[in-house]
Amino acid sequence: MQTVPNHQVDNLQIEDDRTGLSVECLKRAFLDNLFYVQGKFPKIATKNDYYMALAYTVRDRLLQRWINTAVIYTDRASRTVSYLSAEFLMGPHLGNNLVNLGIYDQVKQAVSELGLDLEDLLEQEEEPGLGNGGLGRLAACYLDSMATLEIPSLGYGIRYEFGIFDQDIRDGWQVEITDKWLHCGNPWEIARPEWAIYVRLGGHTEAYTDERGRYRVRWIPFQVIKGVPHDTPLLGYKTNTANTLRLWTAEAPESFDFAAFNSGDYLGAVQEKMVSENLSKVLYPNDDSSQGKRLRLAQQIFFVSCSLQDMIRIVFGQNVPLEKFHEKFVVQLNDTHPAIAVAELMRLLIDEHDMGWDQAWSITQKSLAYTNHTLLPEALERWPISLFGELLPRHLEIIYEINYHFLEEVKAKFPADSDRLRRMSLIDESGEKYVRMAHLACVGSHSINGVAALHTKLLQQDVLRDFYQMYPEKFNNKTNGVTPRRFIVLSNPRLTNLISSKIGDNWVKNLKDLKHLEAFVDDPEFCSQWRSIKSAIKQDLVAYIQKQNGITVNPDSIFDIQAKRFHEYKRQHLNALHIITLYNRIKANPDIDITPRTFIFGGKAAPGYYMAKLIIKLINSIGDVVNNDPDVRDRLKVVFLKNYSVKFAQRVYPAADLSEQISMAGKEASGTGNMKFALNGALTIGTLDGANVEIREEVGEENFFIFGLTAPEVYALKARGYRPLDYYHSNRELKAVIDRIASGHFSHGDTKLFKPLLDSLLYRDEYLLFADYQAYIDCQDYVSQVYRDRDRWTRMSILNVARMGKFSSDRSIHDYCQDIWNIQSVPIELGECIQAKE
Ligand code: GLS
Repeated sequence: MQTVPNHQVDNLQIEDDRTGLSVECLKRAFLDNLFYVQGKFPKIATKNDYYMALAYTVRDRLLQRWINTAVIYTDRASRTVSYLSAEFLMGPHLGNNLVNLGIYDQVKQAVSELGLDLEDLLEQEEEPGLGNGGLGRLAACYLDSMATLEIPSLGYGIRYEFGIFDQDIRDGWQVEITDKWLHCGNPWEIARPEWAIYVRLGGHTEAYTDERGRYRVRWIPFQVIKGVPHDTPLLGYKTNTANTLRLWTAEAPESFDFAAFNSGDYLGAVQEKMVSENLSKVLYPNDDSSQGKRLRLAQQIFFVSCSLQDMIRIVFGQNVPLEKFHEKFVVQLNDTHPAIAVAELMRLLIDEHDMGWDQAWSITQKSLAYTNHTLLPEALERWPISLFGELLPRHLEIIYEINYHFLEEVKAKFPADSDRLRRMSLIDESGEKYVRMAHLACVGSHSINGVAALHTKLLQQDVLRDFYQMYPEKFNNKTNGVTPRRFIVLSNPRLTNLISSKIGDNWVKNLKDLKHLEAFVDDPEFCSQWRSIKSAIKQDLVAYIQKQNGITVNPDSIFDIQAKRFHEYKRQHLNALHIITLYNRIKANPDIDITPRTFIFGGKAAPGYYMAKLIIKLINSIGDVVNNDPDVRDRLKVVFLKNYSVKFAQRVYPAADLSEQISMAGKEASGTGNMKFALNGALTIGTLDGANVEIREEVGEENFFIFGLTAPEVYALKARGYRPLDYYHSNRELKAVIDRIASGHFSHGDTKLFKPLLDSLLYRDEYLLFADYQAYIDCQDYVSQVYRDRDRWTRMSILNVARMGKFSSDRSIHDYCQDIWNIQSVPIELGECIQAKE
């Protein structure tokens, strides 16, 4: 191992500029990076140069820990979690790394002594938006917790050149703009072209007999893609563990087709390169739905194959026999996006590494574990057989064989039940044939988990019922969690400091310690500090809204926030119906006493999801009218904050009084925004859906605003025959709200604009807005009443935070480690030879 020298000046030892953590050392390192990496000096340096210089300064400090971690994992061949995910919504790295290194204050001082403002530099970072929403953000929280809990892990995914699109709002409509997160370079990653991996696509297979007389299959692909890993170190909170996020970029195996080039076809020669690079070009911008596009399947096999081959490379590199692959690695499949891993691992073991079917199958099942993240039928991935076979002919053969063995097993357990065989088959043969990826994941994994108690129960009773009956022992629940480092320490320093001043700072690693706050709930001084912090944070958001949207907001109003992807099941339009209800009351009685509210929305809609985009337009249109109607005065404001992202979320959660978690029961698998809001002292108005159920259990029903139908009530109502029109005709306020929209009041008299939305509500209302409307309005009226009692509200807010301990992603990861991964922590000591002098 190389020794990093410490500079000796006479007898005085100076901290190394790449590792030291003192203010003086950080300043020197910062300037060093500005000169020698950015090639700039202060007079001509841009803000981005300063950001880059700081990022490299911080990265140097991570590298010391990263290398130590890698040395120890390699020496000990430590058991490792591979977290396979098509999405990692990491958010900005700089601030988080400062928190986890424990040098936020030193760096703030260092840059300020150089005449710079840390907040300004943090703002500069273009976040890697390599995910759509909750699923990708969960993956990021889990990587943070694995590093913090010192669990050896590798995150594997795709380094999309264009992450989630930027959202602009024009004339109230969402407009998509390509994301440019890489345009100034990415200081956090290191490319590892020496570990490139080749992935085959298309072509055909051939059977042959090998030299030992065995039946074998050879795959002659149409195309080969090269995957180049880009590694980012991920440091745990106040540990020395720095794990790796390894994202693959697609390239052509050779930059040029020299044959074509030599014959003068220069453009043709570059063509293959372009086609190959397409694979990692862009993230599919759909959350909770599947598109069934060829390129998407190609992305999935690309990153899965690269990752599994990489793991095999590591296994060999650490002298672990391949027969022990499952002892070295446990591979968690984040939803069905990487489910092709079942067939790919089989193929690698059998075709490439000469293993027999039974042994390969046993290793595959022992290695893989599957997390389901959705109850929405449209999100359950299936691929037309024709498309699948064209792209992955060998995998299709393997899937047929797995299916054959599997259906034999089903027959043995449930004789004479052909309907069950049809339902459970890996191939859907009801019409055009499809490969069912969730079934493949269930059969090929040793563990199947949902992400909240209710979700897991509904998987067992409904979506995966047959699989639960077949393999009850595989099923388990792992309720989601969020990292308190990013979502309170970094995003809400004021509340963090207040909490730590009372109970110390152990809670950052042991979130359950927040319960000690309960001792202060009757302390008037503490309550008043709590309230003034919330109020100061709201003031900041007021200034932001003024700047961004030009809307003047009353900081004393209830900040009622719904920030999440736009989807009909999440029912942002139910929230809109409430706004119009209040508006109608004011119009009918301009002097009515209404608790002032600011309705804040944030979130993107999938570009092809017309109804979700129309809901965004509706909210903006309501805002235009309500915000400018003199009758309303200061009582209601509607604000749509565009381009919701992790960076933006960190600003919004701390400012919320009320968190809207109002999906139709039985649709939201878990939700994680619900946890982040509550952790920052917002009270929740919500249905009994996803993790809301458990949040309410923890914080106490008196500290949670519950309303609406439960999941069984939803099923029962639908089974009875739901008629939304009946609700419209029998509910005076609801009718007035719908009629107000229909009249063109929010669309400059245009009665057609929102008709598709109104028709879908009046005649279908798949997500039961009308059925839940009255309960929602009553509950909101109660919220308004409670808010007037400021002491009571503050008390509820404190109790919410104090009782959020369960929802740390550390708890989730601890449970995965115990119940699924069977893995222990590996603490990292900074080796003598590369340890910085303190
Ligand atoms: C999701 C679910 O919709 C969320 O309820 C869940 O919290 C999240 C993480 O488990 O996964 N599934 C999905 O496709 N997108 C999500 O956000």
